[in-house]
Amino acid sequence: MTGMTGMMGMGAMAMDLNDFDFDAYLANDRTLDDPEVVKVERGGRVLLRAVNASSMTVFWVDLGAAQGRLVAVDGEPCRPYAVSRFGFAPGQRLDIEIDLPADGTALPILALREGARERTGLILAPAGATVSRIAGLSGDEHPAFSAELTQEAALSAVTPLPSRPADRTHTMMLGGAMMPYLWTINGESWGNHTPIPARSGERVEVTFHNMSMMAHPMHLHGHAFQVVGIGMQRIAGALRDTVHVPPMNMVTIAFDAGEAAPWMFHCHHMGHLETGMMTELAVSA
Ligand SMILES: [Cu+2]
Repeated sequence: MTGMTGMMGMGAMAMDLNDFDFDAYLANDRTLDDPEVVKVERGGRVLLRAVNASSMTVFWVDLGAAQGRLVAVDGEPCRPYAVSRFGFAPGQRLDIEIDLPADGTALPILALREGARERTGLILAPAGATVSRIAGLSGDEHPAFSAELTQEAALSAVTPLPSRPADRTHTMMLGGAMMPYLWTINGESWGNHTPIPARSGERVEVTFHNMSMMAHPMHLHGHAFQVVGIGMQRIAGALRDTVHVPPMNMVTIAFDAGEAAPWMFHCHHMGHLETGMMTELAVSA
């Protein structure tokens, strides 16, 4: 850890972004000094699967002047959501359909580190296109994705969960701070955690209350869940396996408990998981 950076004003509150800094930000193992150049057909359509495989960094996938259609999140189809910039947190995946420029110019696909100037990416280039050098730092800091839920609220699953009342509801209080650097679920850390019970086949709803000043990408193993609440608002949201919960906000998910087993349930920021922000969903037969 090389220090706290990226404090930004969020009304009266100060939200923390980027609690770790890294020497390099990579797309397919490369920086923008020597990016991957992917050969594409002039004017064709590309399905881009972006995987946020970073340990602690939230990115925007930025298509510049082009628009893309988000068609799946975490591998689960969603109704198309068309913009030019999509946010994602560690553990999350985005499938984006992109129509390439008809004029045959190259299209950089950039990943912008939120609340900072660093960026990485790759270039989609038809034969004969000029590939220009792109600096690894933007002129200005990129905005925060972690502050709010606009994108999540706009998404909906192609095949939502069948409507059904919850057999069981749980609340997960997400806590922790920079000093000391310690992150908790319901005030407990991994090792002295209380497993979250469910019976196989039950409809379970979990509400995350984020009481800390960082956002947490909460990931459940072995299940796809549907986002069914944002703040106090019920929605019929996306199916996914990792949902990013902003500071001082609430997200509710629903799923049908799967195979009888202990399933890891944790924040996907490695520094948070490592210092305690992990529990288990204990599914019994
Ligand atoms: Cu976290």
